[in-house]
Amino acid sequence: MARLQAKYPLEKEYLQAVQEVLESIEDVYNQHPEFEKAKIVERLVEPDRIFTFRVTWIDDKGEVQTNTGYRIQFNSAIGPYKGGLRFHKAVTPSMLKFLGFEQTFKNALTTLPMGGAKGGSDFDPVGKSNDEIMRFCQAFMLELWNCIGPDQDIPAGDVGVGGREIGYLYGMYKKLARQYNTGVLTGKGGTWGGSILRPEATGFGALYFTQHLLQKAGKDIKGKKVALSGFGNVAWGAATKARELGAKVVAISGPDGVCEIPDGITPEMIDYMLVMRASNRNKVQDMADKFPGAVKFTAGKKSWCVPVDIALPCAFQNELSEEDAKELKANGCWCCCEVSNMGCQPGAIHFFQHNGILFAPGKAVNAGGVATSGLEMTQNAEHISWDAKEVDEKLHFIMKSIHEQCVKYGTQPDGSVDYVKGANIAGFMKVATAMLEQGTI
Ligand code: 2IT
Repeated sequence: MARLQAKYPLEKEYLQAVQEVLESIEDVYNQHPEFEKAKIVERLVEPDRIFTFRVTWIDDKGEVQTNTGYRIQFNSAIGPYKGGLRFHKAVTPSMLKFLGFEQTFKNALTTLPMGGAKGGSDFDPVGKSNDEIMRFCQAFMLELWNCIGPDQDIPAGDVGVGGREIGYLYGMYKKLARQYNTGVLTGKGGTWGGSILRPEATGFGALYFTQHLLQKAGKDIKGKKVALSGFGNVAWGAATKARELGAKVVAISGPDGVCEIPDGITPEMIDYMLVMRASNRNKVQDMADKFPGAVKFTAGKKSWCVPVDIALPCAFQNELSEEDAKELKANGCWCCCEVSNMGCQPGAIHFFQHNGILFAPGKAVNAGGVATSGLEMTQNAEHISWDAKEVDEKLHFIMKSIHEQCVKYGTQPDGSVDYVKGANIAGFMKVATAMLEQGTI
């Protein structure tokens, strides 16, 4: 850690993600001198390679705009590079390195053969027109297409990249490569190689994981109050499944504030989340304007001030602080399943774990998204498509298996489960063993 801190002193998110994993695996690592001899940790924390490129495009006013694009191919020990693209104004190499590092462990947990990657750009989709989004995606792919392939590196969506963006990216890829390589991107549209349920998969998988965690703790989700953060693709899927399972979603949020929904979110509100996302306004207040009376907006507040049983951060890294964790507990919350990548700050996780609040980390809870991307790759390779029942059953099975791996590696002497340790050790053992078997490369 000291060596990495000296080498990358400004890469805060990356150092935070590495620190958490190294703390978790320390004991196991020391029991395996062969890992130490092969310098597995020193190799695992550095990305295999990073592509950085300029993306120039023309906005609706005819002005030339320039952004920076990245693809970080982090680790390919257990499969081709796999992970999403993030378009957000705050994207930096540190952010994408943390995400690529996390992705490597997450993908290992899915039971599918996928290595870790991440990419994206500091392009800010807020306030952009549909045409501007298209021109940016096309310019981005002009540089990226040579770095990716169905057996090489398979990008997908993340914050700021959904079905629409994947469509524009794929169209340009196909034109440049002159091949109908469906397996080069996941999250595609249903008529051109996309998997049914991929849009819902991250949120659905998170709720399946939460069900297993609650079952293990002797609890049930039915009738429980849930707070979500965000209103994007992940929060949308989570709200849909939480409602289906009989929970009451009483809060969603955005960068502008929180929307409280005392009687619980309705299907109409869940549908409206999609409209809000497509508008690129990035304002959750739109929900309160659309459903006055049923939804109350408070500016500048987060979902974590609303009294609930279960908190599900679904938005961005470090969105839940130690103070938020304390407020949640004071208001009666007893479970937090992190759905966003590294959504909780280290102080929040520490507080949850030392105050009897059930906690599970994003790399286990949200792995249903990339797992269903893996299922999309399988369907593409076979040139077939499965129905919703088949995909949902496979997603269920994968989430159950991820929960079992956490229990296997995370059960403590007192019988409780440390899900952070469990997920990190399970992912690490799989990747480290594969690296060892493939020699020093
Ligand atoms: O963080 C994630 O796992 C994703 N953004 C999904 C990546 C993917 O390849 O489906």
